[in-house]
Amino acid sequence: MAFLFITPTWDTATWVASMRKAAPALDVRNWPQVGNPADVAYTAAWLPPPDVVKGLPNLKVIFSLGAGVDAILKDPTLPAETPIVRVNDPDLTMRMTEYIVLQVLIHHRQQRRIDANQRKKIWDSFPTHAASALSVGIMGMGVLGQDAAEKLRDLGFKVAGWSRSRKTVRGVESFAGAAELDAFLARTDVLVSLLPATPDTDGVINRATIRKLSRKGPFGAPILINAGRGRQQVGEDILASLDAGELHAATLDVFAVEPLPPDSPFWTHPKVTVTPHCAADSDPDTICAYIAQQIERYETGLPLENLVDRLRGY
Ligand code: NDP
Ligand code: OXD
Repeated sequence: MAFLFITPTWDTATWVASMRKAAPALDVRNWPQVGNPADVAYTAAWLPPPDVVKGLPNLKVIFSLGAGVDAILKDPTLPAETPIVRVNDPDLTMRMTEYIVLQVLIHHRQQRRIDANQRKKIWDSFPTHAASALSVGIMGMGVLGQDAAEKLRDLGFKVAGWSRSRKTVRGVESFAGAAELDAFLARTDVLVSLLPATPDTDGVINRATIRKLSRKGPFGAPILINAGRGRQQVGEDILASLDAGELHAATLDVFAVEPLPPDSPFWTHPKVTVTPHCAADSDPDTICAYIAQQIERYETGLPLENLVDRLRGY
């Protein structure tokens, strides 16, 4: 039984080695060295080129190599009935939570100001505030959003989440659906996006959204942290909001075009922190062990976990 990696933009040698270790009985192959396509029962992909997955007649399951599945669903030739499983793994979740907590704390503790002062040898002791003075609002209260919300709550921030369906997370206020978006924004000083890329979330972070955010926080203007997907943000609107003082600062891990082109104004904007889609990297050993476990479940007749709902798009 063969397993095929389809990751045209990745250097997959490590992934192949990890998968061989996790599932020694599998014949692990790496696209474009497919061999006989009829041998392939399982594939793990990221941005598969059109027709490649479709060309595997005995495929049982498609694994997304990320938590986000937009890179898979982009393939218009994807076979309609084959189940898609996405990554939901404590290692990846913890990495994302570390990133969100780190970025919230950098803004909260004004670390950028301290860094700039050190370079100029300035001993500047400025007023600080308690975590409870900042209201953090997380768009996307799935696996990643909920974990980040709990850790931020434990640090003392006032935390709320916005999702399609209502959530019950201790000490975290829940807003649900389009009808409650404005109320969620109005109480939010730090807006965090951990939304998936779907037609409904495209462009959700725009000038109108930013203008609805709270201005009552300690910085007088809100802060944006986007680690969801770049398609969710309207780049020009973020830059215009920063320049107009409607946004205090932005930390962006994801962009409409990645890698971020060298001429993007985000690179040099003084109020922007750019990180290279590294908020939560997938660790090959951990993710391959997870995939091997799902294959074992499937082969023994147990249901697959973390199935993607193609209609919802996540
Ligand atoms: P989940 O599927 O577990 O959660 C998605 C959340 O978004 C759910 O709470 C869902 O609501 C909510 N949501 C979806 N559509 C809407 C909408 N139209 N309006 C309001 N809420 C909506 O995903 P994960 O938490 O595992 O991952 C989230 C995203 O994080 C990924 O899709 C990916 O884009 C991004 N990501 C980024 C990484 C990085 O390194 N930058 C790494 C990993 C992931 P409901 O619960 O009601 O369904
Ligand atoms: C992603 C991931 O979806 O790296 O971005 O998991």
